[in-house]
Amino acid sequence: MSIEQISVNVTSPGRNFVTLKIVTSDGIVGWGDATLNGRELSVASYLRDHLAPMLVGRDEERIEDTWQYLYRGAYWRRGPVTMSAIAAVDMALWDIKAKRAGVPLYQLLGGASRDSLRTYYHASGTDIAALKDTVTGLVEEGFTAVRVQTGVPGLGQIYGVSSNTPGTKYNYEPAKRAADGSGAVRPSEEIWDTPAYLAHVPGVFEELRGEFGTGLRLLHDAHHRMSPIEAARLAKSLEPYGLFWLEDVTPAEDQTALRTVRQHSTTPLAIGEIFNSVHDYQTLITERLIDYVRSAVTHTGGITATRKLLDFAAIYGIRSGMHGPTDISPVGMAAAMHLGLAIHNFGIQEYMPHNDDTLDVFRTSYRFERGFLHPGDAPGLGVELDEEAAARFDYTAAYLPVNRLIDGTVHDW
Ligand code: GCO
Ligand code: MG
Repeated sequence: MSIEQISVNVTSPGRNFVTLKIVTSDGIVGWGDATLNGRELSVASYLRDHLAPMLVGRDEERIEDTWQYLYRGAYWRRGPVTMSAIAAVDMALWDIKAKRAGVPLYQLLGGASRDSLRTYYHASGTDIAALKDTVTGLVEEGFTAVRVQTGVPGLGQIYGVSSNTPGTKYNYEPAKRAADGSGAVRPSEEIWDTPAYLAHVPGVFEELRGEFGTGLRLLHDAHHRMSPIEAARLAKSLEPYGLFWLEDVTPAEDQTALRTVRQHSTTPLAIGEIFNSVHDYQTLITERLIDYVRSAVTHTGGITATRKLLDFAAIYGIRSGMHGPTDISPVGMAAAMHLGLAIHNFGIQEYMPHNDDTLDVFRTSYRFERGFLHPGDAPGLGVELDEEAAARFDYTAAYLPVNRLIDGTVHDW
């Protein structure tokens, strides 16, 4: 059998998704997620214009060989566009292999290592009272782990904080359409101040521990905004509150920055949602500078490459915490769930349910119950794209915000 047809679907049921479809000569269909928030069309073009023509006619069973062919064969290595495109091909080929075998994908990855996947959901509030209301609602729904973000006094809209009515379910979609006078779509802009943030955050966790006790797993995302010494101070000041993890505490590309943080604190660290290769982690893993790997299967070269990355991390006692916001499509989420169920060093899975339009377009078979996920037992990944439903939603340009300091300097968002 061989790959007969390849097509790329771009749809926007509330946000943009790029999905690869591979059809074999005997009619098996495989799906892959290639969504790169705010840069979607570049991956669609990479797949359509460059990879699709060279894949037609290949033996679809040769997944590792195809991965190496696309990665080494490009000569230009790594990078989010390349690795998301390769990821989509890899996911679709695993989907096909498992469908041909008639088993859910996790069976081909070694079978289940657990019954279900512990998830964490996002809670936020413009102030502490609103945040507490949202956390209370999630605990009542059964969540055992919650990521918490709050507004900072003196600052307006910042990363991770939704302006939802207090107590209502968090629904944060940071990529926005902000048209300027000429009608062109530009990123929106936010204002940031690190000293104000560092002064505010420990008090937030003090209040949360007071209200919810020590049993609830609390996570926090610093979203790359601190210098190494500021990050060390933050991690140290949060130590008394026993966080499950502190995420992206420094700009992600500087692996050695986390040495400074580690020297000063035992707060567990997670990083990697914007990484796209095992090589981005080499220092972090071998020097045990992190505790959780945040990579998404969608942005890290697919199941083949993410499996190798997580096996490498396992040798050092480092666990998975795969990226799972709504900009990972249901196909990418399913890939993360199958992998998470199979590996031994699973840590936690981020989970933000998609909206109803998205779930009309992507027919899922994964199950979610009281804070825990299971990929389901349909053959393959267990997610099918309904192309007719997808055609109702045209691509809509939208960008992640740009951050500036109070004096106007561009800063990490
Ligand atoms: C997370 C992430 C997201 C990213 C988003 C960008 O931890 O879930 O930080 O909120 O900002 O995925 O596209
Ligand atoms: Mg994050």
